[in-house]
Amino acid sequence: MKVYYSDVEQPYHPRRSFFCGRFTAYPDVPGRTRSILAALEGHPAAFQPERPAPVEPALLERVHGRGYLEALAAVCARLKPDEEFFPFHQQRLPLLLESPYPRLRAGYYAVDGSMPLLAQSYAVASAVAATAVAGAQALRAGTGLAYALPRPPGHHAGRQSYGGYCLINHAALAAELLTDAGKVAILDVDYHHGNGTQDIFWERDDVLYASLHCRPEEAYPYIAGTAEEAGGGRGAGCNLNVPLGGGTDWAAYAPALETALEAVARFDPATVVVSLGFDTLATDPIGTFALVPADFAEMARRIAALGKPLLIVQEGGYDVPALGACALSFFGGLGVLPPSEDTA
Ligand code: SP5
Ligand code: ZN
Repeated sequence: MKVYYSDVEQPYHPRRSFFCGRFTAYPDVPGRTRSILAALEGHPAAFQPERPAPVEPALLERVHGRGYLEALAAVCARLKPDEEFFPFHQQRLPLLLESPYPRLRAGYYAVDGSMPLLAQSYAVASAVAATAVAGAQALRAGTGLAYALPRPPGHHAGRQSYGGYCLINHAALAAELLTDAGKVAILDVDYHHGNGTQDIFWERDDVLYASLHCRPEEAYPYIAGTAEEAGGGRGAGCNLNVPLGGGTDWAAYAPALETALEAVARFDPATVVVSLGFDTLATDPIGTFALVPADFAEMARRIAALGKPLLIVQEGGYDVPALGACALSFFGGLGVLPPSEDTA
């Protein structure tokens, strides 16, 4: 299996997050991708890491507004090397867009104030989108399975909004490119609801978004993810949210996964994009679910049973030392590891 990654992201390390009135250490650290890649490198016959070439910046406009991309690029270009800019003043006031100050324009697009922008934020987030583009191209070329490992992650980034450590929605970009060859289902198993992905495809009937996540009453992004949100316009019925409560273990997770997988099977897509988060792990410092690494193997076996070409796109997961084992478990469940090396 091809593993698309980018070392452009390794030096990218915001120090602080701001949440509920206090600063905390930023959870999306460079060690996340290193933990996963190191585990996969132990199985060179199964995983072939590859650094894809950069993509045309205009490609990002298939999932994000040009004004949004330009505003982010402009504010990042003006930040000092070690500056972390928090859009504290963020409010969706159209007047902000008239401002000559790039910080105010960028603040308009923020959906939470917990994530800082750094001078490199836009360049890194857009560069690592190449991993998802390469994955989509591999599926278009007939590959049945590929893995994109972007950092920062993407599923909280909407067409014109950023937050939750996400600026560019990599899974959405891959799904959008794959719609050129038929319907696409996005199965989002990150602990958090992918409000950005839901936003991007809300009115689309050629993309199903199905998400299992902690319910918005108790978890980020708080503003989306209820079961009532089913899509709008032509897309009505093409959005499925399965909110779960804190403490969810595999016994409670498995039937919810079946519900989502049945919806995907009924939709009968040409390809499936999986937004994969390991923040459902019991030991995750942010999540409140109770999955164990072996559960990711069973999750993967059930996803594989769809019998569809799969592009796996990494989202969250913050128990850094555990991420490698989670990835080996998941890909073992997909049948990537020979039985003798199967860790699950
Ligand atoms: C991609 C992704 O997983 N983004 C997650 C964004 C979550 N941001 C809010 C974090 C709230 C932290 N709450 C700390 C609770 C500690 N038990
Ligand atoms: Zn998450």
